[in-house]
Amino acid sequence: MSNALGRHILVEFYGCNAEILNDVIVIEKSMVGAAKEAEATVINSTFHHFSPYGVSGVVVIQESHLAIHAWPEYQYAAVDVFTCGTEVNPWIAYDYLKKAFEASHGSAMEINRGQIDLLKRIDVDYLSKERENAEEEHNPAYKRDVWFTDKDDNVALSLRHTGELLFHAKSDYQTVRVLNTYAYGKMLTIDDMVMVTEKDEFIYHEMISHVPTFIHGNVKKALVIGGGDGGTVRELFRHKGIEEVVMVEIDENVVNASKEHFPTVSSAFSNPKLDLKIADGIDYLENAPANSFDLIIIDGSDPEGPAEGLFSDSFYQTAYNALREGGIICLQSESPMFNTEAFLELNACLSKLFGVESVSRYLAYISTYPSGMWSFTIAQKGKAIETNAFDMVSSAIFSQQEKLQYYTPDMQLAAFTLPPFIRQMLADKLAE
Ligand code: SPD
Repeated sequence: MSNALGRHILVEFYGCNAEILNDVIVIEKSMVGAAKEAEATVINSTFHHFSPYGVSGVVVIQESHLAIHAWPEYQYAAVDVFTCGTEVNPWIAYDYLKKAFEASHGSAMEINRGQIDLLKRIDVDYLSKERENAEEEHNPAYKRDVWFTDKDDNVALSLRHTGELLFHAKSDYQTVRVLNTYAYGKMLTIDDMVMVTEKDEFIYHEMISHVPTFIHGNVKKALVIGGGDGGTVRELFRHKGIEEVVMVEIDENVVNASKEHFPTVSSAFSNPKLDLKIADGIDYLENAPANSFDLIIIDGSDPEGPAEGLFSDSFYQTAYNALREGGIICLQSESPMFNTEAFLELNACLSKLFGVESVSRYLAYISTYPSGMWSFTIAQKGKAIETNAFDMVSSAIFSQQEKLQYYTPDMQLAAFTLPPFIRQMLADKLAE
């Protein structure tokens, strides 16, 4: 660069490793690494991941910036490297990134920015003074801004995290990760969807466990399908009358991630009343003896990947068979606002199987799940469900003694009060 203020290279990387291009942490580290390799001074980085795939980000350097948008599904990344001054060579960043993304080939064109011949420099005092001060005082602390996004086509929830991957395991079923977020503490994700955060997991786990247990009134034997983080069984074991819990989790990685990073969530794994099976919950229920459980909790992921079968009619028929008379099934039934179809289908399916009078649903506010408004659907075998006929005195004492943070009898009663728009959509669906 002889007669320009900056050098800008526009880069195309083809045939990249798709997994790398979908990994916000690796991309952020590679972009920052490229900047440093080129001897740029890194000021700040901002990167976002979009589920199911795609990463965008920028590294601000004292000498300008590096930016990327990656399309893992095309194994392609578009990168800009813009450097000012003579110190930083953008082609060093190019070589570094080509290797980091495992690109089979790359192409780039260089544009000179700010043709000196076309510019006129003016003499302004503050420019030189500021520069002097900046050189003396400026010790740029590199600030990372790395974002996880749980997103569908139209809605997204983003959480800023440290950019470090605390746990990463890929099985035949799914990818499990643990990240450290600034607002919610550690977070466990499955296929880039939020499952558990340290800060708000208690809401989901208290509500999926205590509401059905108190409505039943005498749970002795329970089954949890999914729930590999252990939060649901932790809550169930607060009930002294529960003699046995069978938990069937398809992916051992979830259990391991939780044991390693969420000790307060996974605290019940050592309980001798727990029979933990690493197996497919769908197969388990197909072969489970009839009339064997007082309570079945379906604590699955969203209806994608291995959890998809947990949203099917045939699965609920097997669960129905495995319930004792008067037994209760309770499932996480997605967001009526965000995932309306799954919510309605589950309600229609259970109403057909158990009878409309035997099914009800309630809400809890879970701020890290899409839309925040989350639903649970509950059904009782062989009788009309009475959601407000539970022992409120015992449940109030229980809530206090166990120092629960969300569940109280009042919260339980209130949770079944649905806004008109949900009542209407249910009425329409059940009338079909
Ligand atoms: N969109 C999130 C749905 C998650 C349901 N399961 C969470 C597992 C917590 N034990």
